[in-house]
Amino acid sequence: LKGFKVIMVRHGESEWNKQNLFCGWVNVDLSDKGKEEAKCAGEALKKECAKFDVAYTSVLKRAQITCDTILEVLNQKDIPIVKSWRLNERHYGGLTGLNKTETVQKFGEEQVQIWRRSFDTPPPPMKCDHPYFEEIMRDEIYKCGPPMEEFPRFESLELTIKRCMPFWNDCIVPEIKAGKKVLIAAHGNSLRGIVKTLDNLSDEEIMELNLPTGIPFEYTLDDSMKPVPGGSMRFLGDPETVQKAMEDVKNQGKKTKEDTKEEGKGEK
Ligand code: DG2
Repeated sequence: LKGFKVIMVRHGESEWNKQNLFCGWVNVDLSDKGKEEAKCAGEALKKECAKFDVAYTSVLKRAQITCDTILEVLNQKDIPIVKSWRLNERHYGGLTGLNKTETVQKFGEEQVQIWRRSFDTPPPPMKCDHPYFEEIMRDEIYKCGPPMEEFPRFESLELTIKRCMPFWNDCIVPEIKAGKKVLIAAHGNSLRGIVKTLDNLSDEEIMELNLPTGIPFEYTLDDSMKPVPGGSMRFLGDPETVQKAMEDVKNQGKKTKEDTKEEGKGEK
């Protein structure tokens, strides 16, 4: 396919993905499985002979480590890596730190689905006495933004798109148009925001999209930064694995403590 190529990837499984907790702006590490997923993402890109000129990631380490790992596998660690809070995960507000299954048990499946996937209904705000409020607000990683008066206490997908797309339009697009090969390592919902815009998905259609961890996907774009025919989301993974990984993300509200332990088995 002819056009501008962009590769995006959601970070590998994080410690909190593994424990099934709403994470948002909490700066957690990758799990051992997540580190492995990041390496596999690098290997998949190596098979495609991917060569990048610049990489973009969030200020959160789960995305940065994924980005670094991929570039290490590709032996391309010397390219510039631009980090921005605008690529962060959406801020999960008062849900931050809660277990997804317990939240379903408490508020019902429908409400949690609305909080996780609706376009414009935000989660409840993070109050000042929330256990992660201070840690997030005072974190050094936010010294370059957002400005204190605009610092979010919660974000819907709509609000995430509003702060993410200026970065896409002003920083990433010019590089793509200059012919640079771009890698974006970010998060489930910041990437859903970019994908919604690129593919012109309706507010309903985007509800159905669950991005798997650590599986890169490619877009081939025309001059107006829209996918060329057949140039929409192409995963670099076998379709069955991708489908299963997407279903798993969708069903996180049904995961039991035993499931979480099962997945942890075999890890250190
Ligand atoms: C997840 C997304 O973000 O959760 O904040 O818990 O991509 O950083 O792991 P990520 C979180 P869901 O919206 O899929 O519940």
